[in-house]
Amino acid sequence: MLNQILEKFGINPSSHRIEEYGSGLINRTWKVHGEQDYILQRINTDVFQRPESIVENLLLLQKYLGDKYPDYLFVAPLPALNGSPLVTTEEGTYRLFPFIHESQSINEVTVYKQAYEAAKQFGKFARLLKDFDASRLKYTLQSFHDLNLRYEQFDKAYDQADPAKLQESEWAILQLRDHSDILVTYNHLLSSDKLPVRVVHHDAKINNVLFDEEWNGICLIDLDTVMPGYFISDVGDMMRTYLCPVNEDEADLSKIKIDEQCLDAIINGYFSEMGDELTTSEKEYFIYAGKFMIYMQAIRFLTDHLNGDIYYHIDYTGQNLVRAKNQLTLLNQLIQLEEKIDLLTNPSLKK
Ligand code: ADP
Ligand code: GN1
Ligand code: MG
Repeated sequence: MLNQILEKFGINPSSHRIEEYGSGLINRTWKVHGEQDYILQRINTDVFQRPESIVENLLLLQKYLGDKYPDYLFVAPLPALNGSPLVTTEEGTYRLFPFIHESQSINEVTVYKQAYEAAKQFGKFARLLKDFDASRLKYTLQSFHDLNLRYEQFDKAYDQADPAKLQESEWAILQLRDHSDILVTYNHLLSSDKLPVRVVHHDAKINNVLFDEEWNGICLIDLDTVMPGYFISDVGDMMRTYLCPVNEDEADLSKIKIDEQCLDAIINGYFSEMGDELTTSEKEYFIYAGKFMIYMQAIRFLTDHLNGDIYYHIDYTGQNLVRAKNQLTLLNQLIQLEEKIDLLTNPSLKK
């Protein structure tokens, strides 16, 4: 079946080997080994209902970046034999990328350089696109990082959930309600127009950065959710996935500890590119970004658990509840750290 897809991209399957790859929760990914290696992906069209809008966005960005910064590595999908980067069969919608040579990705940060370099890559992306008119981009997912919508979806799932699920989720539900000040701040930010609209990646997880063998950042990948948005989405996802030595799947909550030096690495890496571009408000809400994204991810995991695991890929029953508790533990740690840090004495965050 995958062989037929490869043929449509002009690749001879008999001289290539296909291996399942990556740890994404939405799409399915394979590495295609051959004289040249590729990444083959099946887009989850239940989630991305208009994959053409992803293609349109990527073409616009590829043209803009190619014209202005020809040395920037922008990983775009390859055209199939019919010229389109999307191949649709009865099995689904597929695309193919060149495998970036001698690159690697990670699911947790183990050395500070990884956090610095990844934050720098996201900062560079934001800086190079600072003059690109974000309104030219399609919304590949409507209201994707709208915290109000996510909270409403949680409320609805709560109203419809079976009582046993509500009982086992009690701690997480109470925590979500307890931290609703994060939603209040979000609404304040929006209504006061404090944050400029930028081109935002919207999935700045650590495994969406490719590194070389010395942990220098090579490029960003997973560009499906690049759309207009706010900096809190990307900076927040960096904190969510770089600050702690274990990832969102860790069930042993005692292992969830924030490494302060890693926060410095994120700040230094991101500011090395965006330090002169961020507005005073953006700097002021830098730590808030982490709370915003961790909170939203906890809401999304818990909502999916209450809904019966219809969105995120799971390996075992109850995994989305584990993920929600994990994220809420991380949130509490970040809040404790925030209380400790006097932002005004942190030189990187001075207005
Ligand atoms: P998902 O949306 O499922 O997270 P990604 O596009 O992030 O899918 O791909 C999954 C994994 O595949 C990445 O974490 C990375 O390890 C690898 N990968 C993706 N694209 C490339 C590429 N062009 N070159 C090398 N590795 C890649
Ligand atoms: C999903 O596809 P993947 O695994 O990179 C999700 C992100 C979440 C993330 C949590 C389209 O990303 O928003 O932050 O899982 N993507 C979508 O791990 O919902
Ligand atoms: Mg990914």
